[in-house]
Amino acid sequence: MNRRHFLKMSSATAMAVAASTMDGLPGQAGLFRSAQAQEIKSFSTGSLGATEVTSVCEMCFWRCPIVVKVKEGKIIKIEGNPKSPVNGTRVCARGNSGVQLVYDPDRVKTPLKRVGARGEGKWAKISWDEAFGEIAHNMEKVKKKYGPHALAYFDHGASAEFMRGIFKAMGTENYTSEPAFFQCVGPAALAYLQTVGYVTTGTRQYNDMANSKAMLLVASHIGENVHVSHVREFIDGLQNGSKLVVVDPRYSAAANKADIYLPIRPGTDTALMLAWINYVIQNKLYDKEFVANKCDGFDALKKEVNGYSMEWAAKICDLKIEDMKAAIKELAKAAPNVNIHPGRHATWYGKGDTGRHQAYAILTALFGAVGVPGGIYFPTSVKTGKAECPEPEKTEVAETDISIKDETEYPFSSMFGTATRDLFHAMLTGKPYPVKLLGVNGVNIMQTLPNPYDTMKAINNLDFIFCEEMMAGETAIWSDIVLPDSVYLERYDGLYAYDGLTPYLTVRQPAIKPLHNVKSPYDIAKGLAKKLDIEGYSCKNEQEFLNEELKGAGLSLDALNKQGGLVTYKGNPYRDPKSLKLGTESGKVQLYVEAFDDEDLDAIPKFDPTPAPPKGFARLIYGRAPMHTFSRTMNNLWLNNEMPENKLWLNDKIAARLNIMDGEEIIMENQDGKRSNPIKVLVTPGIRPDSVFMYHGFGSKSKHLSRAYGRGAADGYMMTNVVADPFIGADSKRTNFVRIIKGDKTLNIPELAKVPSEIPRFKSKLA
Ligand SMILES: Nc1nc2c(c(=O)[nH]1)N[C@H]1C(S)=C(S)[C@@H](COP(=O)(O)OP(=O)(O)OC[C@H]3O[C@@H](n4cnc5c(=O)[nH]c(N)nc54)[C@H](O)[C@@H]3O)O[C@H]1N2
Ligand SMILES: Nc1nc2c(c(=O)[nH]1)N[C@H]1C(S)=C(S)[C@@H](COP(=O)(O)OP(=O)(O)OC[C@H]3O[C@@H](n4cnc5c(=O)[nH]c(N)nc54)[C@H](O)[C@@H]3O)O[C@H]1N2
Ligand code: SF4
Ligand SMILES: [Mo]
Repeated sequence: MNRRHFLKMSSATAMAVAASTMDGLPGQAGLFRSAQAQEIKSFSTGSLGATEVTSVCEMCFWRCPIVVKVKEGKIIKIEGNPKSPVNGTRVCARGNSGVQLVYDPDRVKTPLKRVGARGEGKWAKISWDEAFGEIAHNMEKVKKKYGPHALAYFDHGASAEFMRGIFKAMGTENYTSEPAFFQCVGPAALAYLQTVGYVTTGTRQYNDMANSKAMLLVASHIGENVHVSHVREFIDGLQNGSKLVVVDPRYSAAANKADIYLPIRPGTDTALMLAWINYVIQNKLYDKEFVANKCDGFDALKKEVNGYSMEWAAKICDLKIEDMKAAIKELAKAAPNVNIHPGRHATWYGKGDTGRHQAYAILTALFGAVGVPGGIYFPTSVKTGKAECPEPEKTEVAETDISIKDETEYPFSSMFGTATRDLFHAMLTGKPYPVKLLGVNGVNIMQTLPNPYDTMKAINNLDFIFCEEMMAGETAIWSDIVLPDSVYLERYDGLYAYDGLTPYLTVRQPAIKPLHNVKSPYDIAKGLAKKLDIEGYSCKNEQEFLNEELKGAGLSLDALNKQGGLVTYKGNPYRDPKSLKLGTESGKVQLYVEAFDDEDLDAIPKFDPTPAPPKGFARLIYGRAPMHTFSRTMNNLWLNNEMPENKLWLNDKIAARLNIMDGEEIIMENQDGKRSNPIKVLVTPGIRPDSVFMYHGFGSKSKHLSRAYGRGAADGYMMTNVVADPFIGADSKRTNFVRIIKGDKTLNIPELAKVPSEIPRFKSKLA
């Protein structure tokens, strides 16, 4: 299918992209195989004789506005809220499958108490009163014995906010080491904050692909990475004729749409960026006016990057010079309406992750693509009120009670909370002091952090661990008490104010009464607070606090519902470059970040290569399956049917050398001898010979997830070499290497692409 044809087709049905099956075809033929999709059209099924409730999706954190159709007390269909300026009537495959989350037989249906060993998954059913009693008793006991900071809370997502209030009231500051930050966007957030004065990747992303004339995606596998409006904007951009450059060692869904595709050696992107920045400066392709008036540090940047030639980068990155040159010229031609995508998942190699994203921000600024159509834009905040009733007061702690984030060796982590690695280090080693109780909410504790073997040890050092969960998955089997949360379709949460191109305000509200013996996050926090004699959560119910918050926007729940559950506002995304004032100290772009220099870190990124695979191994890389969210959807009836297991992408030439056939089942062995679940191989030319790739989230170790248990393999179990980002302590995940076990044979991966001497080699005991 040619590109034009694809674009024409996809216009009506961008989202069918996500819903279509990726049936293991190499490259993206499967993913974008949307012949049927053409027929689906952007649809609304009408009321189907059902009651309609407007709400907000939580199958992923993008939180698209939805309409839930309920007939005879049962949810029968979910569609996008037609009033939504971002998704309209569209939802993705996952949003659609929320129906099956509610009715999943493997939900946690009642409070549970562990009776076997941690991780074994043996429970007794208990009452809510007993569950609250156990947790309160253990919280008080641990606090008395070790002090308030021995209590910690590790959370992610909408349901986690209320419980955080309990931890604050207990006097600990060891909470919110959100995986969405320290395992994800952290390095990118810091880089943009310091360079352009704001974070361009919040819950949503402030990069205007739809109005761009050219786009650069470094990794960012949009189309597999699916958020409805983000994919929509990407496709709108392509349809409007935007040129696309994709840099990825794997032929991703996005690469399939590229005008120029650069199959880079993994871990060398900063070399490419620095050579491009140098090329732009040397060839005067930058926006002279913007740089002169709105950027600090240009001379230092020019001097620093001077040595990075295209020839040098071509060798390091294993790319062709003419392709690299063609790509940067294409991007420069489009300036200032050029979209250097800021990325989202940034915790790749530890060392160098912040600098790589800093380089994206620098290139953006050189092109003057700040606050203009097609570039990065500014969020517009929506005014709401603050309800006083949901949160208890924070208890002030004694000066001697130091929080973990204040003891960190990572100079920029405490701006964003507690680095996960600092928290787990304290659990593992008792340093700087013991952490003995952990609350987990909305996190898969085994799949989300690299090195689950250390996580298991850390958990086994705890006196007590409890979780709030919907599914009987890995977090549940490692917890002493499991509190069953309601599904998002059964509950209220906070307000959702979206600050993008067209801002809006909406609210999550229940479509049905909660099934089973579960409670809403608000009622769970309220119940536990009562047991602990903590004051707060004084609202009668969620409606009361939502009404209080809506008052600030001149609304009420009733008034909002009368307007289709969503109101929009006028955005202010673009700025006149002349009057532009940024959130940095000087109000200008920082091409040289002095704050980094003050901490003896590179003020301008340098290329400091991550080690290459040891002989006999390939680098393990990973990404998103379009029809799954992390590890949380693998048990969903419909989504499991779409993709029940992941496969290991293996280069076809390597497969031929090793005599491995497509679909054959193998086991991976990493550089430290850790072995994976069995996984089938996908033989494809769409991956470099020095790398193997898999989708994240499969291979659950909980037997209680009847559909997901043991299906496919988990990337995290192959991650025993973890490198910290020196700026914030974020954990690397692409610093591990695997070879293949087939039957009783160990197969070393032959080396087809020569590694230049500038790149050191990882030393493995097994190599
Ligand atoms: N369907 C779905 N969509 C999602 C999610 C989900 O769970 N499901 N999760 C969302 C979240 S939280 C995030 S953070 C994003 C993550 O999605 P992205 O932010 O797009 O993640 P990346 O790691 O940038 O992109 C993954 C790609 O990186 C490539 N890659 C690996 N190593 C390298 C390298 O060294 N250099 C280069 N240039 N490329 C490399 C891989 O081949 C893969 O194609 O997805 C979001 N979207
Ligand atoms: N190895 C590896 N590690 C990774 C990544 C990777 O690609 N590979 N990606 C990283 C990235 S980018 C991110 S953002 C993080 C994501 O990290 P997580 O958010 O931990 O990802 P999930 O695997 O979806 O785990 C979420 C858990 O919360 C539960 N849950 C979902 N909704 C609710 C709810 O409403 N209430 C409650 N109480 N629980 C709920 C789910 O059942 C599931 O057990 O992972 C990071 N870690
Ligand atoms: S992108 Fe899909 S899963 Fe995520 S919120 Fe939107 S509809 Fe739901
Ligand atoms: Mo993420």
